[in-house]
Amino acid sequence: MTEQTAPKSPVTTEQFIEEIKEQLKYNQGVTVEQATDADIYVASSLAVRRHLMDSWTTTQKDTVEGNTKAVGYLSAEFLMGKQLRNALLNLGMLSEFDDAVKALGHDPQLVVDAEYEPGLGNGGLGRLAACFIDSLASLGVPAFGYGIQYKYGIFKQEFDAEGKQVERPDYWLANEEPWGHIDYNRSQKVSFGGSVVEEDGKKVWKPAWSVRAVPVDYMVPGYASGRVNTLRLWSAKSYDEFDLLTFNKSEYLDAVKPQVEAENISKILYPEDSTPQGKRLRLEQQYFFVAASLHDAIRVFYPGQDKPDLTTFPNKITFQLNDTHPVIGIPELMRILIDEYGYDWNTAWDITTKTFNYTCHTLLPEALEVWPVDLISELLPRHMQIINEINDHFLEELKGLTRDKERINRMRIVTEGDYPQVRMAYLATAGGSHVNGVAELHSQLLKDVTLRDFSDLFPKKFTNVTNGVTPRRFIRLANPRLSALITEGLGTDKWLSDLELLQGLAPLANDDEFVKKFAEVKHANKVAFANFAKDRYGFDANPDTMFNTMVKRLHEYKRQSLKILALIARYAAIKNGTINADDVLPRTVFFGAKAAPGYYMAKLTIQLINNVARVVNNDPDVKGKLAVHFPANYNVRLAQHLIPATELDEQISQAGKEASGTGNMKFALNGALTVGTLDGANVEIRERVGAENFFLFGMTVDEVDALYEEGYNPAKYYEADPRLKMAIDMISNGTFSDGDRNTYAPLVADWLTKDYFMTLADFTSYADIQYQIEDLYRNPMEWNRKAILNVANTGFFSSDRSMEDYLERIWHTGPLA
Ligand code: Z15
Repeated sequence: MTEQTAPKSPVTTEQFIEEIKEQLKYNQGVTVEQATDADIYVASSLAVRRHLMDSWTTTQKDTVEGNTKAVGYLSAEFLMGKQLRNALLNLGMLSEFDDAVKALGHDPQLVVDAEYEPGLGNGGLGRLAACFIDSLASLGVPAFGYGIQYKYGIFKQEFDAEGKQVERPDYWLANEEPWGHIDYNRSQKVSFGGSVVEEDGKKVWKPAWSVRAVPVDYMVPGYASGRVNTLRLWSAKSYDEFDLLTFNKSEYLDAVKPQVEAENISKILYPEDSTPQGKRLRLEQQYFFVAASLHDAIRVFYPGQDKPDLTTFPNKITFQLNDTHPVIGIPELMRILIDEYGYDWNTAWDITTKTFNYTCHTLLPEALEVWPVDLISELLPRHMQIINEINDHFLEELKGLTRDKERINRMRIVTEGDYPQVRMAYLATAGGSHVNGVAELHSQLLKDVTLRDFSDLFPKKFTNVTNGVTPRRFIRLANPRLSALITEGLGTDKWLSDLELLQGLAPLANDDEFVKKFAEVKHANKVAFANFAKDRYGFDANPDTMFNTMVKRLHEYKRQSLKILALIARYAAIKNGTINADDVLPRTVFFGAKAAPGYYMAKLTIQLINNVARVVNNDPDVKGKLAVHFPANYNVRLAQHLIPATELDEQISQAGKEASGTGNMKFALNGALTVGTLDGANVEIRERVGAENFFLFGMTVDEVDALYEEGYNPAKYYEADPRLKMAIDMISNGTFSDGDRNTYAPLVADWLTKDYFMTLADFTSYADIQYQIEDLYRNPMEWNRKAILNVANTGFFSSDRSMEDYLERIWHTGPLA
């Protein structure tokens, strides 16, 4: 990317004040005196949107009329986070906004807080999609994000009196939402069910019901690129014509029922993260947004054409399938080409395979979606025929490539037997040009294990693109103090569009003055977070202790349990004097995690963490030495506050289970050191920052495999390390459940008898490395030198670089001229 300096504001503060006033008057209908923070938020957002409008229109026009192939990023999730400050940054208006809002008598922070965060994603996968579209716009690449405008986003998490997770609906659209532009005139019809009949030797789908997919458009402003792309999120509306036959015969309410049900399609985001549920409504959602998006792309790129030449479609747009969720797009494009436009099979297949590429985001085989043939046949009968035909053609093709019948059988897209299923990852691999994993290790394991047969026969399809994060949101907006120091250190702010420039900070790790300034920035961030936490959650965090954070979805493979066991062991050691009180390095541990509502073990782990926090924080014996906080409802906003204040980050998944991780990148870029396993992108982070600047522990992928192989017995580890035994015993004897020995029995039983993710086997090395961590922390200059080297050496993990890799290796396109 060609680096840019910060854009210059299109308005003066005085002009912006007038623009806000105008919106208050003509949109909000309130006087300046009456205006609440929320009014100011809406008015300034609308004013900001107007400044993006010209670039948005020209970008759309250039996208359609230019000769640059566009990118369509198909994703069931876009976890955008708040919009206002991001738009201001990209327009160069941050300080004009602050000054204007103050002049109007409001606190800028309260005004941006009035924005309700759109939680249209679960975790890493959805946030990655948001970072990617930010980077595409910043690179000036024509691109569309395509997804669903869920009426209810990821649930709001609360904790009850017992520390259990309670899920509350996230009805974000109940608030005024100035960013989404609903465009009724560009809706698409999406149909379901019914049957397929033969007419004139052609297969004709006679669907039973349809919904109207209405686009809601969000601007995606690039940083200093002058480009504004589009995120098009589909919302399901019913058609107003309803079944008059039913109406005449029976009841009005019966007649409107299908209409009401149609709107359910985009009502709620599924709260499972990397554990598919296989529910019918979910498949309806997937088909709904993918079908609407493909038709939309044809409308956009062949305006007004009845008989477009769709053999040029792959030159107009390339579609990236974000995980298996949008893979039904492959048979849908085949259906559009054959049934709607009359192409023959081979031409349609050629267009389709050139159009799609697939990104896999997991290593857990059980996390790859499979849909029962029965369900697809019922919901999308024509698609099931096409999938069967794809399967037949594919098996034929395989016969030409290998004589290994077993291998061919293993590669079936549609399985055999009484309950045949469609393996969506296989369909995606067969039906697209490229397959990529999201970190080096993950891509390697994909080739060697998960999609082994495919990579053996189609080695050229497979590639890696290591994930990245946007430095605009996660450094500049989240950490203004560090941003200013980086700019000071480098003598330029161009790093925001060319993050490898951070390398220029490496020599400053030896400059004591700079190291002190860096330490001051971190301390100021800790103080700011402590104030935020007090204000927002009501707890006191002492900024003069080490801030140690583990934030991510709650999942057994991520091993929050390892962290909590080590923490309990530490608590016990301080309490019973195993460690001399003066030798204890004061630590404050922060957790943030949502569990899927139906994931029992994950929810029990949340309850345990909350109760450990309660006991530890109320125990005078460890006061000032150890504190644990678990702010509820971890989301993008909390990430933006907590990451800059963190000194030690936890990335402790079992090796070979976390595909990449992206939190790891955000923390390193904000000057935290990582304690982590050789998993996902940790491997690449450690390579770049240097082994001496990363706290590595635990088994490798090979060691994990060998241990599974020889037969894993967790109880052995419980017996072998007294610290571990003590921790587990305290949980079983009711220390964290008011004496009740049953509360956590399922967790304890699992650890001692199964422990699939080998938490116990990694405990000792994890507990041991804490001494190294604490020794280093006692030497602030050395700790901060290493932290600076983490910042300096992780510029690679910008999502701008990820996008450049996709452009070069997969999409073969680039910026608009
Ligand atoms: C999800 O958030 C991820 C993978 C999935 O298969 C699903 Cl369904 C959701 C995550 C990975 O767990 C994480 O390692 C990765 O960094 C992220 O996707 C983005 O690639």
